[in-house]
Amino acid sequence: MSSLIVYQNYVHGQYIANGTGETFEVINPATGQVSYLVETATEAVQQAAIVSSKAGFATWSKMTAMERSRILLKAVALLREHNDELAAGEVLDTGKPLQEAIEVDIVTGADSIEFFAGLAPSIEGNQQTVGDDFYYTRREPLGICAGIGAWNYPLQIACWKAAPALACGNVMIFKPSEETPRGAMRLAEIFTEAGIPDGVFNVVQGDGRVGAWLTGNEDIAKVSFTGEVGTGKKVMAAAASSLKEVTMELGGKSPLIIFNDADVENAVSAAMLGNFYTQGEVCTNGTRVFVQKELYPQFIKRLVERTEQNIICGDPMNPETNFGALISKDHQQKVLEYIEIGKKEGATLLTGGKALQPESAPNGFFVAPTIFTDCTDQMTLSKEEIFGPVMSVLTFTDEEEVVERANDTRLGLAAAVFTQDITRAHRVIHQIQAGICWINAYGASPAEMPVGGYKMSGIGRENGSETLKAYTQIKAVYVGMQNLESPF
Ligand code: TXE
Repeated sequence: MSSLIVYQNYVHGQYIANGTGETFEVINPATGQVSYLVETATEAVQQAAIVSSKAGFATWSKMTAMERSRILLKAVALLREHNDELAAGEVLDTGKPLQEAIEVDIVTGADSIEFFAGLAPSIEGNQQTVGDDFYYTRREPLGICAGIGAWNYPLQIACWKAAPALACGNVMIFKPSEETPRGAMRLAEIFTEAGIPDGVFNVVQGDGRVGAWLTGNEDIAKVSFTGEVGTGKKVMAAAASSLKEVTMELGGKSPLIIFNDADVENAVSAAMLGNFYTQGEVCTNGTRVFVQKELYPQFIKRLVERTEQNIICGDPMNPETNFGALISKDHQQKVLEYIEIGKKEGATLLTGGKALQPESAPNGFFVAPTIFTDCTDQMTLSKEEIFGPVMSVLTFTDEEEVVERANDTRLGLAAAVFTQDITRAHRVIHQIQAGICWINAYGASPAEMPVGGYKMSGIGRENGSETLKAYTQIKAVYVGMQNLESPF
């Protein structure tokens, strides 16, 4: 008999059995061992979740925004109180370094809930006089929203989707990635402890089949999805059958543009953050590093030095580790295949380029921080999202050339520019077709800042006051103040 814990689906404020006992395994990427089992959301669970969400909506949407805000802020306090324990849970599911998870994952999730809880009471309609009559508008919740998460920032993604939805009076059925189920379950427990009514935040577990159920279900008004572009297309197609609203946070192959006058150490920091933080498993990563020719020798020397000296790969639970394991054996193999393609296509491998087996975690799915140079725009390394620690360095001559090359992609998630010339910084970034941009910075994504992609990298935004509008619908009410004229 397996001694592994079996987690279940979280519906109506409690864990419920799926009736069949069907489970899937969750692997710890740093050890390759099974951490626990999770019951798949069967049809019975799916139906229970819908019934529960309807009941939750009846209660939650009737509360005032101040009442909802107060409860959400209690959840924020609990998230921050349990930060380190929750962070450790994320490490065990994702393989990312504890030093990262403690600083970023729960903090940015709690920040988003705090931000939207604060905005909730400000949601208002308007009124206009029309002759003797007038109309007014009401911003009303959509109803049941579905959230579908990716595996790189599990708890943060659950928070970023739940925050605006719940703040506006909606309820959410959330499905985390099957690779990383834990964070969403802990969030659901914390929401219940904070006083969020049963049925307001339900968690269903499983792979794309459960995700497909959410996107096709007619009782669900909106889907907020985070994942690959290919999956995003399937989600949007399925949502069309019931005309759901969609938010899509998809992949990228973002340019990091470094001009001759850039501060070299900052530019190197950006290139390393934008390719090796979370071992490269970050959607907004600047994986096409464009360096102006004259600065290139100095830049590449410091980049290789710092990569070889400052990256500590090992057991991600060790606070010293700053570079962890990739999410799965399959993903590790996929990244290694991209590295072989890079070599075959003629890129020059400067460092890394192989699997790692650190003593502290010999069975984990590690790939060395890898830098290719002499890359061309036509190479696979420069065109496809690898979602691993593989940096493609390209050189350029002038501003016009690099803007054209940076935009030569169907993706458009993020971009960054490093230069001391303030007008050039803004002139260039204004021409880049991307939704999340940085100047002399990389990666910062505060709750106040709306994030989302251009072109194939996404639809809609998360965080920022913009996002609130996506979780309400406007009702216009016309009021006649006199007898109704009629020709009949
Ligand atoms: O995505 P997948 P992953 C992107 C990142 C990379 C990808 C990695 O750039 O491309 O996410 O995450 C469910 N119908 N971002 O590998 O495989 C699946 O079960 C409905 C961008 O997890 O697409 C999982 O829960 N759902 C982001 C989820 O989709 C389906 C930041 C994602 O799975 C489904 C982070 C289907 N047919 C990562 N098939 C950003 N832009 O902010 C699978 N799923």
